[in-house]
Amino acid sequence: MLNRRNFLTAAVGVAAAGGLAACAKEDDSSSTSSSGDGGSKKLTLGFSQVGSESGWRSANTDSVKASAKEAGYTLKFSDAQQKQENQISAIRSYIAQKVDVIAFSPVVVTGWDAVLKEAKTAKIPVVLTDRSVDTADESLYVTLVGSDFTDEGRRAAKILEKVLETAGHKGAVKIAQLEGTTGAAPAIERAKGFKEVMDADHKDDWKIVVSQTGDFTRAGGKQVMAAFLQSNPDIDVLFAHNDDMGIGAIQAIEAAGKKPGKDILIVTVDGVKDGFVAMSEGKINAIVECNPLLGPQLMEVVQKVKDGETVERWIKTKESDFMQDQAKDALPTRKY
Ligand code: GYE
Repeated sequence: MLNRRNFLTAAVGVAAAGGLAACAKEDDSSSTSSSGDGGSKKLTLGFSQVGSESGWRSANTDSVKASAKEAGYTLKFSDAQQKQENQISAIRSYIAQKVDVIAFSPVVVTGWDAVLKEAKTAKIPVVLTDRSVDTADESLYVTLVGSDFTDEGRRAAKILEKVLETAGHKGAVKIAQLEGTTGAAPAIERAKGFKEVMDADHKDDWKIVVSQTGDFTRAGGKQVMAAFLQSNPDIDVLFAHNDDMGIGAIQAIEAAGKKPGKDILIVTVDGVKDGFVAMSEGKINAIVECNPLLGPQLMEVVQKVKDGETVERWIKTKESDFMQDQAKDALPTRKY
């Protein structure tokens, strides 16, 4: 049976930051657009990316770069390699370069107020993209273009109900959770949403027996899952906060002589191509989609912000959930 449900999730504003950060990679890409001749000046966007930790991130980076080019903006792009200090240096550099708008995807939620105040003082608007920040001062960013991660956690728990039913699993459910980067919005909120449903509807039968970060990477997922299997060889379910950690965990499960998708049921988040491949091979049971193709929306918002137009505080994205029996049909249509 096809079990497909559509959900509206949120996409939030993005802000880019650019600049040379200690060990961050930066590139400048100028695009073609009218400038000079009394015409409109090219918009310069500084964008500080989290890193290149996952398939989701690569797709997001490609989307941002392609959309900036398409929009005719000058993009100053910097990869922070999952380090907050690199993002802060990048943002400072974008401020020094007097870019028109800064967009960034914050690696963690806390610790941004000082640098965001510097941007505000310099009158450079900041748009958040993908991930949010935790700040008491709402004036420090204009909008967020990104997903509703708490809802993704809830959706993961709801789809797990279906996975258990399809597998004919009855009784107690021992769950292992592979968390994303500690302190990152998607890690905090996916765990929260999942727990919410678990506490409300499965207090007596579901239990998270182990939960640890795998930093959103395959290597992290593999290593942490191997340790989970040592301490808890009787795990029934793995909830991984992204496909890449799930794929790493699959390797650890196979190395331990177990069958992923059968002996251990697996639910992941993202829906990147490799996740769909693993699902079509029967190794992942369900995927909660999180759309990385935020570039076009981001460029639109950036232009509006530059033009002084009012934008929504949170711009949300449409996403779906997929069960294993949909994987083969969906695979050729996946765009990332
Ligand atoms: O799920 C994960 C990536 O912030 C939504 O970051 C993003 C997450 C995504 O590393 O694969």
